[in-house]
Amino acid sequence: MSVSTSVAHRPKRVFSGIQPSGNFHLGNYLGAIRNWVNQQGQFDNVFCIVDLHALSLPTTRETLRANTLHLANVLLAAGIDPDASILFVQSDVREHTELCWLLNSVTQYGELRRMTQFKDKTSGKNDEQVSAALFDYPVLQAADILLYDTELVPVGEDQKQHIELTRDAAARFNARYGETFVLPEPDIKAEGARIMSLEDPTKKMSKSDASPNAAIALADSPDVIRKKIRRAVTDSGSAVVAAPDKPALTNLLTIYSLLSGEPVAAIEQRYIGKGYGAFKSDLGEIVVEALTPMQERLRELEANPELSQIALAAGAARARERAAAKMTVVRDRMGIGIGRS
Ligand code: ATP
Ligand code: LTN
Repeated sequence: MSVSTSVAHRPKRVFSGIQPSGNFHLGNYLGAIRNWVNQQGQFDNVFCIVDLHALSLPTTRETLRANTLHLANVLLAAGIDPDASILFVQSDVREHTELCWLLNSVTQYGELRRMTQFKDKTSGKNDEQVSAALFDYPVLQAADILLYDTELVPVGEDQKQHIELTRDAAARFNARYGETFVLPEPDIKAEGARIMSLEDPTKKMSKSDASPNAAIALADSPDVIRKKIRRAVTDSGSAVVAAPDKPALTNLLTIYSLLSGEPVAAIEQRYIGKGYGAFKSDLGEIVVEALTPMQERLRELEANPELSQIALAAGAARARERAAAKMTVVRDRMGIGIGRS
């Protein structure tokens, strides 16, 4: 059987994952979730809440459970339709951990050590504080992607290196055991791929930022949103323009443009001679307006937790079917699972 046979008329297979690791922010929305929602009618989508990845940093049972359910509600509130897309929790499909171990055998220690996300997350820590799971994180990610014969992986810019590692591991596996895995492509949108911190435009907006003012959480109240934008750092000068030497304004203009649908140049035109104050105050309203409907749906979902649980159970059943079929092929190729009927 060849997995590379192309079928022109079928929608491309898409897989993406997001960690249930805290407060989802505007960067997650603009860089990832919004694109998943927009592409829903176009592709065969599998979206995964990667709770096993979240175990790579210290957490507790209560936190992980709460974050997992919160993320499910956020995704549904943002517009993921569980009938149109498969939405499930990673640990509900055991094949992910099994394939992770098998792919470890075609992944090199050296390539994992070079991963920038690993370097970022371990910087300033000594080896004793770093879990082996954090090191192996990209291999579990490769398993997620390869289990579903994924062709496209919509992610933010920061994940490009992990998709490359996935392709390398898949190619090595295919060379050793015969054509088994599809080599996935990253799908990174030029706009919104990297929303920066409101306090330091050289750093990406991140859930793990120690400062609460660096990111706008999707659940922030209107007043908090307005305040964070008012306080956001700006560049020297007073013109509202995007330019390489104006990273803070470029970031704010990108957010404005993505949420309003207006090109950056048109926004720059409108603020000629108006200064940062007027621009920031309008941007605050645009963010509030964009997030309010989602927040209302989120409150409804939170009041009815069974809705997301039903969606996740159905999603896991559908995902399990695909993953089980793939693993039957993988075990056979590798010469394992001999005693299984
Ligand atoms: P952390 O920074 O704490 O590791 P995170 O905010 O990067 O977490 P993830 O769960 O790792 O969140 O990422 C979820 C998705 O959001 C990924 O596709 C990632 O590329 C995207 N993403 C994360 N931060 C940004 C950002 N600042 N701009 C655009 N996309 C982002
Ligand atoms: N590593 C990703 C989350 C992630 C993922 C995936 C993304 C886990 N598995 C599979 C795309 C495909 C992150 O940190 N954002």
